[in-house]
Amino acid sequence: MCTAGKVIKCKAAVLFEVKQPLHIVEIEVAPPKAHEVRVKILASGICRSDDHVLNGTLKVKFPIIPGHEALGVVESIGEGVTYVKPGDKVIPLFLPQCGKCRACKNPQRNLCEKSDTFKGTGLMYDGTSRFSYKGKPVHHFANTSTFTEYTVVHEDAVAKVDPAAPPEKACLIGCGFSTGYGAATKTAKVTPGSSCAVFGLGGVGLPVVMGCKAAGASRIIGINRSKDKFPIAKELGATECVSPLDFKKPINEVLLEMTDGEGVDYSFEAIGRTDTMIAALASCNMNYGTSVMVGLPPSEAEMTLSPTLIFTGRTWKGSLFGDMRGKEDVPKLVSELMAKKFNLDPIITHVLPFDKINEGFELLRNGKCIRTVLKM
Ligand code: COD
Ligand code: ZN
Ligand code: ZN
Repeated sequence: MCTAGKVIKCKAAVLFEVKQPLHIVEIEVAPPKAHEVRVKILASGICRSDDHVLNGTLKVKFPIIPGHEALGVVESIGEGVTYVKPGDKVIPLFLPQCGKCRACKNPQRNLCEKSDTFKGTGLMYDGTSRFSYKGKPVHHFANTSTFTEYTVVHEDAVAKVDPAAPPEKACLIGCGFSTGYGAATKTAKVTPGSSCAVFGLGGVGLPVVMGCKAAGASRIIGINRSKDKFPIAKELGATECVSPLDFKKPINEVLLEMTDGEGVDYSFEAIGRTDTMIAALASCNMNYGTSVMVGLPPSEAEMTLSPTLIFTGRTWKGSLFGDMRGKEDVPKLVSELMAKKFNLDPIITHVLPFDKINEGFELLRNGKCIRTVLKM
């Protein structure tokens, strides 16, 4: 039965209030308006930032459908859409690429002005929602909203990918994998033979390790409090792993000793803490080292540090979505996945049916998973 142009009734995970579980309910999804695309979601990963929506760290409007790391297939298109057609496989983009704003026109940048991730209006460009529950509007999240069987996104906010892309794996390219991998390959531009330190070996830190390895780093030191992630970090390319709990002195001093007082060429913080951001900065070479912030700090966080850390020549950079430009880079990464340039199997520890979404969040909070993927 053709659903184009009609309202679709389907299951979605709605968050009605902060610090509540998600409720799977039947919602109505309106047809896409001009320049919009309705997508049937096939698989969606659970990212730490979705939990930030649930626990209130990321401020949003309620009710809302979270989820931003997914792969789906185009069900129908609105007037004027030429980039995709029904049946195309797509990855929704929480950082759209409108192609017209200042960020999009700068080939080095990716924070498109059309991104709602930091504005939090929860609405489409025209200021309305395509979702409703019991006749009342439900908000969109981060230009994507993927914890639903069907979503509507602007055509700026989808990347068309290889039709043979495996949904449960390739969905990670929509956020976690690309965020970490790009921090190494695009933001830091890790060079062959260099030394790297990766703070935090979770779902984002491990892809940083993969990016450092792909870029040809000869030394990759993983830093994590618990040692349970050390074997997988080594499998993915870490040459050594250390826990700060094993030392009395600060971890940056340990790293300086491990590198004959030089410090590493590149360091990455994938924990989201200000103390480890400063430790990562202090661990890279004082003159030519580059440190990249990947973890999202709490919104109210502030930090105090010695200006000398920067004055001597270090570079301190932030990285959003690994500096990936969605429409250009996401299809390339999917092709690289399919050509086996990297393997996502080790970081997908759990695959659950959509109905078990709250269990997936428990696994994330208990540190029991690296990445959980929901099959719709
Ligand atoms: N020292 C060393 N290791 C630590 C410390 C510490 N003080 N504290 C925690 N850790 C370890 C934990 O044991 C854990 O293994 C790891 O650090 C963190 O991993 P996870 O699995 O808990 O978290 P991730 O990897 O899924 O995500 C962490 C981020 C901070 C990267 C994530 O929350 C984040 O901020 N993402 C935002 C990045 C981004 O660009 N987002 C865009 C949209 S999502
Ligand atoms: Zn994410
Ligand atoms: Zn733009």
